[in-house]
Amino acid sequence: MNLKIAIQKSGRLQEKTMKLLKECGIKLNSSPKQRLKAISTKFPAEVLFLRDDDIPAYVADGVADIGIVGENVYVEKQKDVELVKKLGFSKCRLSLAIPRDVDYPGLDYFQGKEIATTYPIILKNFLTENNIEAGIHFISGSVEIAPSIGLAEGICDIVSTGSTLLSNGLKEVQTIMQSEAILVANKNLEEEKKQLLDKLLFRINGYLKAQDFKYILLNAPEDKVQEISSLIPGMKSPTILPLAEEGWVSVHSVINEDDFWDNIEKLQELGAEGILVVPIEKMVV
Ligand code: PRT
Ligand code: ZN
Repeated sequence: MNLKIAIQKSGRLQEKTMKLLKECGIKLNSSPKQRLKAISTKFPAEVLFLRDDDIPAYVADGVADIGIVGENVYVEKQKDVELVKKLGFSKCRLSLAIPRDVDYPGLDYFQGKEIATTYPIILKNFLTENNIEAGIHFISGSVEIAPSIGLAEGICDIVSTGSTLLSNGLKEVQTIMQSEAILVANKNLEEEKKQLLDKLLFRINGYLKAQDFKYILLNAPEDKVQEISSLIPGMKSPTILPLAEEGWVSVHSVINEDDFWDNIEKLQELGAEGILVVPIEKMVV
């Protein structure tokens, strides 16, 4: 029995999704360019390549068992699927933006105005919650040009770096939601598929955890080992190995990448030398 996984055929989610699957041992016998479907050679899985907009519906209907899609699309489509795991990549936000040279007094700006968007449901809910009555103009692409062609006074669109807004003379005035790639699943998976999903989740967690951590190696004077160890305690405790030079040891540990720069100066003050930081591929704790 194969776990059927729906992923984006091409676009912003594609590459990172394929990498995630590959790192989890799902190696495919063909690429999305060649086919709509590929069989995994190692893990019992079948991958369907689809438009991201269709993924929630296919998972809800059971055509696919699970899917990887942007949280924004999952919320917009309102299909009855379970959000199983946030995957930490393709981060972006859905925001309201208006022409740069227009004063923004707050959300009331949008009262009685027209807003162009590809996300009418999310926008409608946000406006209702905030007691704003505005017209919603649905367009399926190039939302950012709507104000300049007189279609709307504002837009609600995905923002990542902000450069698209900037180059279209717009400014971001309100974030409506944060988004990232997520794993969704059909709510009525049979037992065997649930077990396959658990197996896959275990691997995904091992891969994602490794992204936040680095392996650190350094040389330290023997009499500073205690202090250095307490700075970089690692998973259980650091590995301490003697160096050929007397009075020196090599300390190996694991650190959260966010803590690295905070700790580096302290480690140097304690006499640490030859500090190496290397990526970790998988991490099972
Ligand atoms: O063909 P298909 O329907 O499958 O793909 P698509 O064209 O609908 O989606 P795609 O590939 O553009 O995006 C897929 C998902 O990636 C989205 O649903 C988001 O969850 C996520 N994502 C992350 C983004 C962005 N970053 C992003 N920057 N989706 C779109 N954009 C666009 C945005 O619409 C705007 O035009 O990029 C522009 C803004 O980017 P910045 O960097 O200039 O701010
Ligand atoms: Zn799409």
